[in-house]
Amino acid sequence: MSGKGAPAPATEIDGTGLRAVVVAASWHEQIMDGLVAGAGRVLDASGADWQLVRVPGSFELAVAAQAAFAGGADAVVALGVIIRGGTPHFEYVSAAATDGLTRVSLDSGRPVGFGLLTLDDEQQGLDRAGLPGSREDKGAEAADAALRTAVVLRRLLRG
Ligand code: DLZ
Repeated sequence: MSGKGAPAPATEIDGTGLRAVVVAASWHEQIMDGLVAGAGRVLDASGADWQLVRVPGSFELAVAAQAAFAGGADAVVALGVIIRGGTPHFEYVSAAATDGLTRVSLDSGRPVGFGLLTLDDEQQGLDRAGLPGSREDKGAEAADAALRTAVVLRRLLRG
């Protein structure tokens, strides 16, 4: 998948009155720090009320997202970094995290911003982490998507 076709840099989003939770895995610290900072920048700018929770690995993101929604969150931003190794473990953890987050979002009817990077190597993550020198800022993109979708859902459900 390439970053081509992404929406043009969006106008600022008004997250006032929304409660968001960033659930962040802990593997691959430098890339994760960039993703968390990027999500935080967008959430702060939006005026949303938000908190950060850390889980050990990407496999645990879905259950933390589920708990965030059970606790009343309007949106979750899920951040993780999985780097391919020499075993099939990469495929299992990537699929479990992706499927789990999809299920939690649909079961709850609330948005999960998908900031899970599945990578061949560390450099691909550094390029996407919103750090100085990065080409992309996937944490910010995931936060923006979660907030915008929460606003759309709020409008739709109001009827
Ligand atoms: C076990 C594991 C491995 C090998 N690689 C990663 C990774 O690249 N990124 C990540 O977020 N988590 C990894 N994990 C940990 C699993 O997600 C999970 O935390 C453990 O299997 C414990 O349930």
